[in-house]
Amino acid sequence: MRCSSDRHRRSPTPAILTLTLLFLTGLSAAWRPWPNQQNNSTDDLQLGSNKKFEGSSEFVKLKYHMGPVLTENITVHIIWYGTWSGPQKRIIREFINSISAPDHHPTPSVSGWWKTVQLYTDQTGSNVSRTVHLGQEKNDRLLSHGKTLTRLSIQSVIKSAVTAKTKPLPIHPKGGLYLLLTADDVYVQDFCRNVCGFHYFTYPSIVGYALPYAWVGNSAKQCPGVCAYPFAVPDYIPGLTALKSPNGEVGIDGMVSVIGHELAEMASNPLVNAWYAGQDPSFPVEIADLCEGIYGTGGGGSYTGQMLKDGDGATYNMRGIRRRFLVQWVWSRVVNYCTGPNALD
Ligand SMILES: *[C@@H]1O[C@H](CO)[C@@H](O)[C@H](O)[C@H]1NC(C)=O
Ligand SMILES: *[C@@H]1O[C@H](CO)[C@@H](O)[C@H](O)[C@H]1NC(C)=O
Ligand SMILES: *[C@@H]1O[C@H](CO)[C@@H](O)[C@H](O)[C@H]1NC(C)=O
Ligand SMILES: CC(=O)N[C@H]1CO[C@H](CO)[C@@H](O)[C@@H]1O
Repeated sequence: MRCSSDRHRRSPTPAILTLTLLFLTGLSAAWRPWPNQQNNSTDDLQLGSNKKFEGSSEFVKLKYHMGPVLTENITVHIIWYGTWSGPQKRIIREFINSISAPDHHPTPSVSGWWKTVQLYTDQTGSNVSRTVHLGQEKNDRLLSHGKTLTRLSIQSVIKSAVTAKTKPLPIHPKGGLYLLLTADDVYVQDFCRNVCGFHYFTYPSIVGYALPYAWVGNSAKQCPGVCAYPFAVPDYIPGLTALKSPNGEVGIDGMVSVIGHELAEMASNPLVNAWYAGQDPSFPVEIADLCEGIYGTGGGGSYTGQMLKDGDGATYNMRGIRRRFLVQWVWSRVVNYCTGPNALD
């Protein structure tokens, strides 16, 4: 989320910082082909291929900081900002609906992926809810706050959606999450340079409530090689080949993994005071940050790990109600490494 990003800006020598963080938090497992890191990406690439550790348990000190986790039924309200096609919306809706689909769906499943998120508990020992419902949706097709959004104006978009005169999104302080999705021609602060999405909570002074929300952008036109990797590859890393995406929409198939990342983190750290690693609460390293870029057994560094390939050539690692998806793994507090429903053990 926000943190995996900002750190890259703070150091003049990303490779050294990456190595430092490796020893502090085991972060070298988290990987995306960010543009500002690539001149020394060979360090990462070598590290990745030599050490396929799916995250390193030794250095990761994931801690519970006593705040709430989402133990009640979770309801995800979507704001579609800009122009979205019906097929694009259906892919994303099905992913969310698949999280708590009944267990008899074919494995590896999206609901199996969520089981790792359910391992996180609050002070009373209650687990993250297994139930994630798709809530109401709001179209902001005419870009109420313009074509360029900042971190702050994103909160105003949410405010507009929950205070709209017609069909406002419900205020749902217990299990409600607000997911702002921006179309491929909308610019968002730091998008593509060091974030593909992030989550936080709204400020009562702007929105009236502290509501957990996330933003995820469609990178199809702006940086598919970064935010829809591995369904597109950046031209500044020679030798990488794009994989075929499972639902025929590179930008949307890439967004699904980022949406999964943010939902897992919002469930386990909704007010950014529950489950995270790292010393600095303004740069929390959360359960999905630790596993970014890992989709299967052996993953780490620039290696995605073992995924599945269907007869049509598409790569995925889990099944939803009808569609296939590729979603990054998340950190398990029980086994102390990244895991997912397609793990080969
Ligand atoms: C990386 O190297 C290329 C070519 O040498 C250069 O154009 C680019 O600005 C460099 N990027 C960074 C972030 O240093
Ligand atoms: C939570 O969701 C489950 C499954 O959809 C449903 O049976 C239950 O009634 C819901 N509970 C509340 C409090 O809404
Ligand atoms: C709840 O969390 C605990 C601790 O991680 C775990 O042992 C248990 O299996 C979880 N329960 C469910 C239903 O996921
Ligand atoms: C941008 C950057 O950090 N470049 C460094 C990459 O590594 C070479 C050799 O180790 C250095 O000389 C560059 O300064």
